[in-house]
Amino acid sequence: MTSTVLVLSGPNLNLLGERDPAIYGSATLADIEAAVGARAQGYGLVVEHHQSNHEGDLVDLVHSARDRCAAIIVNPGALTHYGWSLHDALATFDGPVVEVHLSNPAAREPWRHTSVVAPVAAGTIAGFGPDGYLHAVDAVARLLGVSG
Ligand code: CA2
Repeated sequence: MTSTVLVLSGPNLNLLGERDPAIYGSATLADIEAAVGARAQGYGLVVEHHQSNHEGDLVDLVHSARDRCAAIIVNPGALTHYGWSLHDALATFDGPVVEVHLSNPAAREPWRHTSVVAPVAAGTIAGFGPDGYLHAVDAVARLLGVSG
């Protein structure tokens, strides 16, 4: 059976490539989605991408992944730092959750230093730009026990 990986992108990530390239790089979300899909295909994984600017939508997407998706890769955007309902939803998901950030929040403003998602993630990849998503796919494949 093919395993599906849900890749969730939170608020404002739809603007990637349009602003702040010094912080977030010049790749668009579509560029990242294409690269993630190609990497996942090498492992025989299928990827489902969703971006939302609304926390409740992201919660609904996590619920819809339960019993349907094998793993979740999530960049929660600023919800990383205060999105407790997203935390609670991810805690109900049985498979591995990998948190990704383009920038390194630990090296930025103090309010970005806390992640409420990190405690329910298998691990966090931060500061490597779009490559971080590829590392996340590799991590998910390893956690699911699939090889390329
Ligand atoms: O580094 C990351 O990936 C972040 O999750 C990005 C969030 C930020 O609040 C987190 O602290 C770290 C912000 C996403 C906003 O994305 C933009 C993209 C282009 C232009 C403006 C914002």
